[in-house]
Amino acid sequence: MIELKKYNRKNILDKRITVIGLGISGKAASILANQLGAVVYASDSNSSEEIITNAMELINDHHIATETGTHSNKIYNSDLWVISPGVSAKSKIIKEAFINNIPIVSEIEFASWFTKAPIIGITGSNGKTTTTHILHQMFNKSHTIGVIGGNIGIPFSECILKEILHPSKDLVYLLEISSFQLEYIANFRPHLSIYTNISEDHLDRHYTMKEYIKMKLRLVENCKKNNTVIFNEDDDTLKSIFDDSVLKKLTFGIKSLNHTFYLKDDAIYHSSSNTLVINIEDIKLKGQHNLLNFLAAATCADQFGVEIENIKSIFKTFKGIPHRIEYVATKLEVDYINDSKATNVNSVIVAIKAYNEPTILLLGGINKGVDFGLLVPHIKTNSVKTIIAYGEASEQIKSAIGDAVRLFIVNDLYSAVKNAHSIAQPGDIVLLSPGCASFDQFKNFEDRGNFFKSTVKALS
Ligand code: UMA
Ligand code: ADP
Repeated sequence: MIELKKYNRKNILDKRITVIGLGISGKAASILANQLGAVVYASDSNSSEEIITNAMELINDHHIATETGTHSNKIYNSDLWVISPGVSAKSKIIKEAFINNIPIVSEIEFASWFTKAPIIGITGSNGKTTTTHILHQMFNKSHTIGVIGGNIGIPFSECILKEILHPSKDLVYLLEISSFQLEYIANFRPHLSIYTNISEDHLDRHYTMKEYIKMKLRLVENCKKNNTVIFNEDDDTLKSIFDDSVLKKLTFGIKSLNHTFYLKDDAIYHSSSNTLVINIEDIKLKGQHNLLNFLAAATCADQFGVEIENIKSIFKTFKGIPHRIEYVATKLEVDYINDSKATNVNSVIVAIKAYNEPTILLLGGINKGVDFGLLVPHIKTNSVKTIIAYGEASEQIKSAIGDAVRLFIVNDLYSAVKNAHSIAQPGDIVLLSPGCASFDQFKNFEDRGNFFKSTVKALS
């Protein structure tokens, strides 16, 4: 059993820390450890342009020793490894750490050692980013300073470095947390955890739903009775998991009235004195899934004392974030929608349900191990008239969908848009909701969504 020592701002001085991975998490963890006086060695087996740029920044601006394109023996001269979320627990390098008796922590665990501010952890299969942004806006209407970070694209280490350099009272961290980030936590303990929902995702990394759910539950593993979990009670998996939990439980959902905020007669009420918060028609961002995201965020904000008036104002003004069911343009009376962040089947189902118009659905990329066959009943009961499949997963999509709907395969997203444009009829929707990761043809989902938007805008 490898003993893990938890460092603090004092005893980390001169400790040898190896950071594995030089993406944004590894870069931020290296700078944080270096700032705290540790002796840092940052190593990435890759030598892409991005990784080399990050390594150069660490060397030139922070005098941190780095290596790229390899993991040399130098990484073993270490008291602790901090690993990036993209490094899987099943990778060769992790096995090497065990053989060499080196303790490992994830970047999120490492960063958490250097703050006393409360942490709100937001996880789930879908809706994490949207819920985190809504919550952030609600907090920014109160006296507490909500600092956003984590899987959302701002490493927690970067937030902590800012706190160290510019200390501030009344901070609360609003961290979007992925299953990857939880693989190597030890003490990480959010004051409050939010679970949006659970559905098939990341099975290419975790292999089974059991393992994926187990990883998601690590968010509350260190929590005590005084910690709170807010979960979606309409989600059967979450309900059965948390029904017996000893944590302080709060729920949200739209299927029953027993929640802090509840839905009745097309309006949202707060359970204390049954106060009307807002009529559904006055909520700016539409969709049942977004209503659930609002309810999750509102339940949390309410716990932290954000006033109902301030919560209400965010319900009214929050416009949504790019790449999530985002309207792009209308061409020849056809609306084009960018839902590039839909990287699993459940988010595609949500997108299909959002439209009554005949829909041409663009699906494709790299399958994360999910079963596209789960789409079939929703394709049948909703308005999908054609699927255009592209990229690495296209053949898998074709065999899973079968003859449920007209489907054809093209090479890439560009051809998918061009084909959709040529077959769409006035009144149709062309929906990019790929249900896959983007890495076969794009840098990330933003790159894919931006490419889609510019291709659509260039259509005649
Ligand atoms: N590597 C090694 N040795 C190995 C294996 C990997 O050196 O044996 C290197 C890789 O070459 C790579 C690095 O380790 O350069 C791993 O980087 P990373 O993939 O962790 O990327 P970061 O840039 O640090 O971004 C990570 C998250 N990425 C992943 O989880 C894959 C980002 O989430 C997150 O925003 C960021 O930290 C800040 O916390 C992205 C993501 O796709 C957006 N998340 C998944 C999702 O949302 O579905 C979970
Ligand atoms: P995450 O950060 O969990 O990936 P996002 O808010 O970025 O979640 O949304 C990702 C995808 O999931 C988008 O396609 C979006 O439309 C869809 N989505 C957002 N909220 C929900 C929800 N509560 N349930 C199901 N799908 C959702």
